[in-house]
Amino acid sequence: MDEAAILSRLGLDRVNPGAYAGIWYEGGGDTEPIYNPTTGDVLAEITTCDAATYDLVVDKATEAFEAWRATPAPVRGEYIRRLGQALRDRKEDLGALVTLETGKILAEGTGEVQEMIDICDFAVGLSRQLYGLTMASERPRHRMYEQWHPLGPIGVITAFNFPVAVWSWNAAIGAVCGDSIVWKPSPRSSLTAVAVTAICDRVMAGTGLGAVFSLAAGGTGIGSRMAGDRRLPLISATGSSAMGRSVGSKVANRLGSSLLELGGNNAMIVMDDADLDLATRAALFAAVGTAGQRCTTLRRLIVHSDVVEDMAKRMVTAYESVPIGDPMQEGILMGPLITDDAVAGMLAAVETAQAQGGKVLTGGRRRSIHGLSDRFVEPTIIEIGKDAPILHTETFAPILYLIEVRSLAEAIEVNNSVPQGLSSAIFTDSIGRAESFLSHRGSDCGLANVNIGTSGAEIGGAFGGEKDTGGGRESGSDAWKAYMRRQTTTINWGGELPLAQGIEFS
Ligand code: UN1
Repeated sequence: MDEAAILSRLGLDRVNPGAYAGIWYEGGGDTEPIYNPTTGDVLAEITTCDAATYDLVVDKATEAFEAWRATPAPVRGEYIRRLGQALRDRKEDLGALVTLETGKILAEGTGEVQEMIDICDFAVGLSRQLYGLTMASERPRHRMYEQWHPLGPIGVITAFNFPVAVWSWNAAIGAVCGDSIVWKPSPRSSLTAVAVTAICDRVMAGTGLGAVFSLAAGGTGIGSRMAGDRRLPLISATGSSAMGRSVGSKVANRLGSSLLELGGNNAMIVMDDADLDLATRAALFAAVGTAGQRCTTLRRLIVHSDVVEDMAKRMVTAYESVPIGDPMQEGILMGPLITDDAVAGMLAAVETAQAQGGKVLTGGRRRSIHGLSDRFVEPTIIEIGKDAPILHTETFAPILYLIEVRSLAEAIEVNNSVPQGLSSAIFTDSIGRAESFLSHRGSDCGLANVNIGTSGAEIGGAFGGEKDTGGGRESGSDAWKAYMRRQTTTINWGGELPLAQGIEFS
């Protein structure tokens, strides 16, 4: 595929403005290169926002919010329907750009765009279903109900690994809820953000509402400004737990709301009655997909002692047949890591694990591929004891720790023993074991699957996790409630003034 042609069809230039609020702004900040991790070459450049441009963007997004919230929700939904259609029309090119910018394989790049299309479809239906409850009042001739109002311009901070899908969960849902969106993409993957914002610009053309989907590219300086900015009542942020702590505490300090989707350290339990073929296939996709750079990536495989040898053998065979290389090429299942630092981080983790008694069953090294960058690694399995301290940290790379356990109770204990709580899975044919894993004493994670891996969630469910994962919920189910303010209303339609709790005051 011709890289220049893809960029040009998506309206990208050699240097691209990183600020948009109804019109494009130069940004005023430094011009930063965006690299293709596969080749190590610069794809294009982007001008980031300085403080003044950031302020202007938020002002414009605030103005747009005033008009947008007055637009009926189903009409807002109609714009999202058009956005979904525009994404369908651009799916191949945008998916390819995701691959060029992140190094995930093309099937996953276009899958990410499909995830955007799916959430747009969901949001269109939701635009007619922003339901509030009606309560029975304890007082005669009184009516009580709740209604949901738009919240304001909201800040959305996204990570490199899902550069556009996670924005769309927030933007499509937030927009039908009546919010305008200020997007700070990851500095490592901002070109997709420019391309998506250009698509939004076309969808909103002629309405004067372009700034509903605003863009403020930049580094942690911009993220920190957003966190402290009282004009943004909600900050939705995706990234590491360290980033979430810093953003979350700054937002909390001004009593704003935050929706945090942070680190995962996801485990899959394989019981002795599991279908091992199914479990192997699921573990392979969950651990090696996106080169181990999803927040839902499988990092710990907890296996019953009766099947651990068999499972280890199957996994090693599967790992050693993973085609590694240019993610644009058909048949390749694993591309590069995002940066040199990510590779160094992975190699350091392998060393640490070995120092803690871990035994590398396969992988553990850099993989050199002729003509490509040196960001390729071998997918790695490390057999390790359940008490190794390294099991508590998330290394954003394809390392899978294999942990042997003797019972379901021990497996659940290991599953829950880490600080993070995003995704989890069990493979078993026993309904009792599955339900036990799903019970209140089972997995402590936001996502708990049976006979499905830890990654690749559908948009229809609420997505997010507990503990160091941050507690936020995005995407489907009733996650939309985070993007609106709830108003409880009591109406007295009688001529008396009875007080609640039977209080007499006369
Ligand atoms: C992320 O890695 O931040 O469940 C999101 C999944 C994808 C989303 C991952 N639907 O793996």
